Amino acid sequence: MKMRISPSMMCADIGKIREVIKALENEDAEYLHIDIMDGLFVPNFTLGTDYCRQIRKMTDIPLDIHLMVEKPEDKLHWFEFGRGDIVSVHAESTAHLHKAVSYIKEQGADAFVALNPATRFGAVEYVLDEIEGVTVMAVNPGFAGQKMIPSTLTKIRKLRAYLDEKGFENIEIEVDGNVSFENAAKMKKAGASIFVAGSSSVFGNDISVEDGMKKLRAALE
Ligand code: S6P
Ligand code: MG
Repeated sequence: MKMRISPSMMCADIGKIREVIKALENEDAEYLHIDIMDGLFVPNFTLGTDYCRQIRKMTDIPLDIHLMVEKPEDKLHWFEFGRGDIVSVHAESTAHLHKAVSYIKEQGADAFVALNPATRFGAVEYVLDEIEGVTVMAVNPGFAGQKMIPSTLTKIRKLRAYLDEKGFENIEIEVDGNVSFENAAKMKKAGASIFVAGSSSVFGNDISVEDGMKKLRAALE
């Protein structure tokens, strides 16, 4: 599987958003990760529908929309997404996971199920036929700048083995949270192939977006 990078736009300097997107285009970022929070499923608010619309006008980079909202099945139609985009919904956020992933697929996008750190990966068992990926949260969702929960690596490893054993080698594992240059290599070794890059790498304080992307690519080689 190709290693792909999905920079987390909540960590980008909003005052320099056009320059940031240009830099990400120059560095061939595969996705733009957009965190949507509702203040209920997670204790924070971040980006929303208009932000997605504005970003879409600025670039052709596909969106990776991470919904951290209660009852996503009622809110998915507020967003515009389609072929090439990823949309992830949390298994813990809905009693209607199948309905939510089916809607995402009907729009032509790739459906991912996100799992909080304490959630068993078996939660995806009965939607395996419907999904393109699983997003493993390496931190409790809600905030950037947290430390990876160590059991994340075991979870990625076991999930990769479980998917392969069930004949779903094509289902990808995305990892979100504290994807530092150091952690990225371990996450890749464990079986992840899509990496959400935030304040631990591409949007770090002491590095330019370009250099952060280059350094993360090198870590993932
Ligand atoms: C967290 C959110 C993430 C963060 C990302 C930030 O709730 O879903 O996508 O934006 O984790 O990266 P970092 O490197 O600061 O953890
Ligand atoms: Mg996220």
